[in-house]
Amino acid sequence: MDTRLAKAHLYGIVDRGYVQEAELAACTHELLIGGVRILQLRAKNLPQEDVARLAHVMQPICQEANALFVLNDYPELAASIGADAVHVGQDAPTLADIRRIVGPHMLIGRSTHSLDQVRRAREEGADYIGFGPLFPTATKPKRPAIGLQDIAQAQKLAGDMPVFCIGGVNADTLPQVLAAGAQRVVVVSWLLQQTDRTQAARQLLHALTPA
Ligand code: TZP
Repeated sequence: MDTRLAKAHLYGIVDRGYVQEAELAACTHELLIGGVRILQLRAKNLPQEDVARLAHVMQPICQEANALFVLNDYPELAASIGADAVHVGQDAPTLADIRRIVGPHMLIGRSTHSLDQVRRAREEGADYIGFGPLFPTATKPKRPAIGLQDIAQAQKLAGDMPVFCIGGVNADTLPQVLAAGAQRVVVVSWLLQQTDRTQAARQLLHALTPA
């Protein structure tokens, strides 16, 4: 497994729904300084050329910090800019099709919302999965929360494929999420909405890192 992926326990997402373009570089720096080592650009419903412009801001900053840069959707763009990873949802083509687009080396992440989807993601060779939303979240309002009860089983089914639990994770909910068996989390809105994102990331990482 990619060693940077293996070591990553806090996955950040710079979501254009929360972060203005003018703030993109600063936000990226703040999260990386806080210790985030896998960072996704999520810019839903934008023309590809706009996403490319944002990616060209974030990618070199991630590279310089030796953090994985992940593009949400747009596998062709991910391939053309040489992103470290592409993340796709359940509505995207098969991983074999995505793999044909991005080539043999790029990491591919898949969103999963049930144990069945975890099983399938493993079978199709996902490098990692998102698992959630655990709690209702304004970042993905149409997707019902799945709760915490399946986390431990999802970890078991995933084997050595990293599982990043997502959806409503913040400093208050993290202890319950960890107690339910999670080892890695994605945090979007809570981190992005903090006045001191660096400190907030450090706080989460502290809770995520076993003593
Ligand atoms: N997929 C499942 S939940 C979610 C995504 C992209 C959004 C999680 O965002 P937040 O703001 O951390 O709840």
